[in-house]
Amino acid sequence: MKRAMITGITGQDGSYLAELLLSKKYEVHGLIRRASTFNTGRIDHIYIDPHTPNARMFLHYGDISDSGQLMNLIYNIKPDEIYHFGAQSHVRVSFDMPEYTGDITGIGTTRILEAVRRSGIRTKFYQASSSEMFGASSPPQNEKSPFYPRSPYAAAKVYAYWITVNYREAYNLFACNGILFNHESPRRGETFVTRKITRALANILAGRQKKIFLGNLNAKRDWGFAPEYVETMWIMLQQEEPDHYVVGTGESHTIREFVEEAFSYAGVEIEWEQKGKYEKGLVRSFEKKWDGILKEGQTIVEIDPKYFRPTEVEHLQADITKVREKLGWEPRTTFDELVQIMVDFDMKQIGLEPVGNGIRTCEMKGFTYTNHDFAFYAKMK
Ligand code: NDP
Ligand code: GDR
Repeated sequence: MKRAMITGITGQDGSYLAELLLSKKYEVHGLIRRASTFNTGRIDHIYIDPHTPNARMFLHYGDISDSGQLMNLIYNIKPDEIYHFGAQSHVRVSFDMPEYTGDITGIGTTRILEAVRRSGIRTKFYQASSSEMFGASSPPQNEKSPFYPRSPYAAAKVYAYWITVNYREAYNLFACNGILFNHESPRRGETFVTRKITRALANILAGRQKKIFLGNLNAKRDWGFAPEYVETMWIMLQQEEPDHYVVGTGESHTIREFVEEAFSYAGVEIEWEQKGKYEKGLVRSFEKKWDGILKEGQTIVEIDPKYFRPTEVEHLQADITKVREKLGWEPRTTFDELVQIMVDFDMKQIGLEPVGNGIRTCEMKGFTYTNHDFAFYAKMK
């Protein structure tokens, strides 16, 4: 039985990867932070009491800032593979907490690599690198594009990228950088823009919220579906040689397009007025079922400049030639399908009848190891 360790197992990617590895019969060890409230909502449905004879998932308290515990866990668990996701992962927040972000998102990687080196174990290592590292580099971005970080988060990730390369070269460690473009899902954190939009949409249609406040609507992102991105991470660690790969869809869309697509799928057409911080999204028309909830001409999107970033990344779009040719990986979920999956989930979660295409897409495309559509909802009920 292979043994994997995941830092950041309570996050979006950690939870999907844990499910994937369990489905591949791995023993999975996750690092979790002690908190005064439960932070295991994304993995509760796969957790079973470790005293149960066939339990294969184990959680350990620790923190990326605590080298002693990282060393202790890595030495004692002796994982065959380490997936390092733990990070302060919010770009906007990194401007408010640049030093902390540098410590956790940047130096954190060194702490893990050093724990591997000092404990003397042989393990494969995956570093969660980010398309944010490309920043102002022109699209499409691939493995050869220069890094031009535009936030403390991105600068920390560039450091973590290079320290991973350095440990590979200096100590012959099997260490890979996956340079992943934005990937989303119903488990996406609520303050990232896609999930913020799909949750607000559900709230508005349930009559619980009037409008949504957003920042820059013009930025373009290459958005993919998270469950299939964790598959590539695993594939990277199964290769003969460690390498780095760009992973994305090759397509990019503005935030405005995401808003339009999400509302339109739920039966609401939006029109835009004015520009910049005065821009507004108004309801142009809607399906009959929203009578009594919406009004034509009602403002549904407004700009709040507090969401603008001091330096923005305007356009990310992946060139995925290498991952396609060398690993045979290809995204299976389109932009429209991703939006539909997320909208269906949030509508369902709030008690509205989901449109249904997103749920069907998940079933048809065979994301069989994941319960993401149902886990939260079943729990809530
Ligand atoms: P999330 O923000 O959903 O999850 C981050 C995880 O890191 C959580 O489990 C969090 O724990 C944990 N964490 C944060 N700080 C610490 C700490 N000090 N000690 C221990 N654990 C900590 O991120 P994603 O799942 O979306 O992303 C996973 C990784 O991939 C991150 O490193 C991110 O930067 C990177 N990435 C993500 C992309 C994306 O589009 N999602 C794209 C490219 C890279 P808790 O639950 O307690 O907060
Ligand atoms: P990003 O994701 O910064 O790309 O980082 P996010 O969803 O936060 O922002 C994407 C774009 O949307 C614009 N935007 C807003 N963003 C947020 N969060 N809230 C808003 O109200 C809003 N309005 C507009 C932003 O300005 C930006 O241009 C994510 C994280 O998962 C990182 O950890 C990861 O490395 C990168 O993706 C790839």
